[in-house]
Amino acid sequence: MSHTLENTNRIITLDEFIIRRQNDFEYSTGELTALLRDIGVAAKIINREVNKAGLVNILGMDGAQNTSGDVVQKLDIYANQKLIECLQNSGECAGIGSEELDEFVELPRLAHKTPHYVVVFDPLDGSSNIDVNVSVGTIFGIYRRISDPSGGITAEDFLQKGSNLVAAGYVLYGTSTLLVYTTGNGVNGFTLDPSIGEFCLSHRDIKMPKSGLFYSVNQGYYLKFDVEMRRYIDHCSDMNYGLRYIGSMVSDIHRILFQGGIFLYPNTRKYPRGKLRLLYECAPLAFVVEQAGGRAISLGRNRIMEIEPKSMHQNITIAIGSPDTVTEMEQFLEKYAVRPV
Ligand code: AFP
Repeated sequence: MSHTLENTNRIITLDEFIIRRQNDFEYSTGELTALLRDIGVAAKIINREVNKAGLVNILGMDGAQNTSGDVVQKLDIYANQKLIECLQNSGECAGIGSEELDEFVELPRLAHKTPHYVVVFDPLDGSSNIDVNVSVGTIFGIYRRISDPSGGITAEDFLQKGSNLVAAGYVLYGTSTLLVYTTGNGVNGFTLDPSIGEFCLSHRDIKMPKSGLFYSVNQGYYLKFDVEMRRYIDHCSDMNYGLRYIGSMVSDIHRILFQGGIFLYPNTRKYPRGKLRLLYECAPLAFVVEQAGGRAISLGRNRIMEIEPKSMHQNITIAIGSPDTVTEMEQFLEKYAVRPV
């Protein structure tokens, strides 16, 4: 009698997984597959540099400010460059929009290629934490372009609602390096095995808890929040919910994804429209969280995925996390009835 040996524990690399899932895409020509692989390569290079940040003279402020008024650090610029370079590898990316750049950038065309996609990213979110060895992340989103692929890209290719995203994800450079992404068919996570230099499938079909006992908000701004938000935060405290705030959105959302709860960045007096960017941070992470069973809304109570960006660097308020916990927060806002943007 013959036996077929099946190794259920065998390693599945990110590349293999992406190729296997290629047929899930609406336009399955291999273009999106190639783009995801380009992002995976960039993530490995950025990871290498983040890991040796304390050793080389790449750490520290560059002194410049980005369009959102944040201080830009050298590693942000490095990560930005590497993503742009890697996204040119396959020739499938028509252009990019980056949190670090004022305007979108058209990428040079490779011969015989007609790129159908644009990529938006925050190359190194939470970078003010690098000096103190705290986890940072890369956030990305991929849109199918609206403009005629035979011509140049336009702002409309980028100013699309999150519900048009064809893929999105993040890379967390933490105690281990993890790449989490979705193409609209669930969420999967891959841990970088440094010994073989590959992202390996480690978290299959991630589903977040329906509710959670953690809330994540910069409570230092408590007095700058609207009264409804203060009431909700008082409620979290009354209920003995645990406060966890790293100040690095990818890390904070990653915790919520696995342990449940809510992440909030409300409007403050300093940021009346919220601080976080719709295009580079909120929409891609909303796609991931919704695919894992969660919810993501603005504090104007609109689904983040349905908000059409008016500009590349638009800021937005956000409440994102476990569905029941976000709904509970929403009920507080409704009860005390204020509608910020
Ligand atoms: P940096 O990239 O400047 O560190 O900003 C990080 C961030 O965009 C996001 O990752 C955090 O959740 C948020 O800002 C922290 O903002 P506060 O310092 O105002 O709480």
